[in-house]
Amino acid sequence: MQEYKIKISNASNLNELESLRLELLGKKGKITAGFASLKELDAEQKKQAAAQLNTLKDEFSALIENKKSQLENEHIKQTMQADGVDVSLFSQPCESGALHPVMDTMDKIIEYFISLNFSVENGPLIEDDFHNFEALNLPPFHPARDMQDTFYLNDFRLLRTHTSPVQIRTMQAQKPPIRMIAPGAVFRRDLDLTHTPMFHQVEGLVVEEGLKVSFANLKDILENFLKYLFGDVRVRFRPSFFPFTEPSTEVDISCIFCGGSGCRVCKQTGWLEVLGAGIVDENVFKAVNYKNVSGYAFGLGVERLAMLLHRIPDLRSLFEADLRLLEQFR
Ligand code: FA5
Repeated sequence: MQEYKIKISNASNLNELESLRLELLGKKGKITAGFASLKELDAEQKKQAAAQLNTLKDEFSALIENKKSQLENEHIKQTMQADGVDVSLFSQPCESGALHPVMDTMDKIIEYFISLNFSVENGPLIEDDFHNFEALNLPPFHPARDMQDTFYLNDFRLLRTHTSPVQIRTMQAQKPPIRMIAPGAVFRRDLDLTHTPMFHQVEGLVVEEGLKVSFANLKDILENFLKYLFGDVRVRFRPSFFPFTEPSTEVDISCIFCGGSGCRVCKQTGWLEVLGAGIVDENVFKAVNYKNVSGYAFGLGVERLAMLLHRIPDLRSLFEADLRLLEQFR
């Protein structure tokens, strides 16, 4: 049995140790066989031999258990050394993502209006003629439909050309007062330096009962919004035309590139157009069965604002997924 003590102590891995355990204590092991042969002895010899066998069994069981935990500890140590983290190594810089400048600008706009208690409403990208045009005071064959080149689908539906249909859907679903914005994608057959076929708008609509809402309220909110976004700029309201507002206005800010003295970007005018707005036309309220109310609405192009905020000269580059451009906004 002495040789087994040496073998156990020299065992170099758990498999080897398990074979030795089976040789001694397994079903056909030497010690187990010793117990089986006890029946051939008389009572006194049996007692003595059984006691010796039990001592041997305990001794070898303890030896094997000790060796087993020693081998297991060594195994853990080796694995930890192989897989371990060397905290003294130089770190690999981790590439972090960033919001796309359009989404970043969109978030800034939404945050501002939420802080003024506006709700955020949504509508479908595929619209019907009623919501995109007719209810907005653009009856069939109205010449102003040409202002927005439309993508039509085969079933007379269309890709919404602006976020204004969300005004209609919200008024159909809710009673006044209304204080909402509607951010989202819109589509037009347009492509050049300052136009892309898909772009984003944020619509705004405020409706109150009676004659509470005035053009002065509209001027105030838009002026403050543009100063929040661009800092200390001058804001100009120019008379304009939208079928769904009367009076209508287009809003300019003093050119942020030249400060108003005139440059290529502002086409030497010193001003940049940033949004359209106006007092909601009576015919729009008629289309949604609203009576004795007043309201204002505005619609801004998010890409246009992102271009100005980040001084990006070509609007199309925002959609080319060029990492060299996008990485600058991290
Ligand atoms: C409208 O779409 C009106 N619905 C806005 C409005 C809402 C007026 C409520 C009054 C009341 P307009 O077509 O001007 O208006 O578009 C609004 C803004 O979208 C423009 O100032 C411009 O910044 C942006 N825009 C228009 N076409 C494109 C285009 N193809 N690509 C990128 N931005 C565009």
